[in-house]
Amino acid sequence: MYIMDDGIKLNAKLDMPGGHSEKCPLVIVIHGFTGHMEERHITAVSGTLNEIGFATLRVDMYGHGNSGGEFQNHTLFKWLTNALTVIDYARNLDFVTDLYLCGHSQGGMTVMLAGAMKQDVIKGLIPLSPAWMIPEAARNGSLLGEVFDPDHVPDVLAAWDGRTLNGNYVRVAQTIRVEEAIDRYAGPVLIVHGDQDEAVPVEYAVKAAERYKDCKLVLIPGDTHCYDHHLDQVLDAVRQWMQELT
Ligand code: FER
Repeated sequence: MYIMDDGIKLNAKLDMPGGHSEKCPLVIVIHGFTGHMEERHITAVSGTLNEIGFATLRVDMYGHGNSGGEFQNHTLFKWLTNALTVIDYARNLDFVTDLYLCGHSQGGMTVMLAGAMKQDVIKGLIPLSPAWMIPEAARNGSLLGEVFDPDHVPDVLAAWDGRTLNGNYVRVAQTIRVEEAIDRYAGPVLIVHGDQDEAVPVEYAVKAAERYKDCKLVLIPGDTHCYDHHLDQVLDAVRQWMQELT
C-alpha cells in the first residue's frame, strides 16, 4: 500500500500482531540511508514486535525502496515531513492505541527529530544506531568519507553505492540541531548500538543516552552498523524493553 505525502507515494507495509486483539499499539519502523523496508534487520525488528503484540508500519522514505522521489534529491527535511505524515496516518487507524517510533541510523535520527516534534503523541522511541552525527559532520565538512568546505558545499556528492547525492542534502543537514530534539523528548527511549559500528561512532549512542531524560542504552559488543553478528541481541533488547514498558 501507499501513503501519500504531498504527492509523493510512500511505500508502506502494515503487519498485525499474532492473536486476535481488536486494538493494539503500533510501531512505525524506518530504515537508514540507502536502505529500505525489506532489509534483514528491519524485517527482524518488525517481526519481533509483531510477536509480542505490536502492529508495525514499515515505510520506505523519500527516494528509497519503492517510494517516490529520487535518491539524489532526498534530504533530512523530506524524511522528517514523511515521518510526520506517516505518524498522522497511523494515529488515524482506528485499531491503534499507543504509537511508538523505531528507526535505524538515518531513520534513527529521523525518529529522534519527529518524536520530539510529536512528543505529545509518541509513547516511546527506539533509535537503532542513530546517525545523529550527520548534522555535525555536515557542519564540519566531512560526510560519506568526503571532505569539503562546509561554506562552499559541492553541488554533488558520491553516496557509498555509486549513486550521487545533491549538495542540498548537506545544506539541509547543516541546519539541524539534534540536541534540541533530545532535550524536548521526555518519554522513554531505547538506544541499541554495536560497539564496532563502522558507519556511526558508538560514542554518539552514549552521548544521546546521557542526554535523554529517560533512556536505556544497550551496546552490542563486537557488532557492526547493521548487526551482522548479533542481530538476536538487538531483538532481545527491543523485546525486553517493550515488555517492561507495557
Ligand atoms: C555518513 C555516515 C552515515 C552519512 C550517512 C550515514 C550521509 C548514515 C547511515 C545510515 O543511515 O545507515 O557520512 O552521510
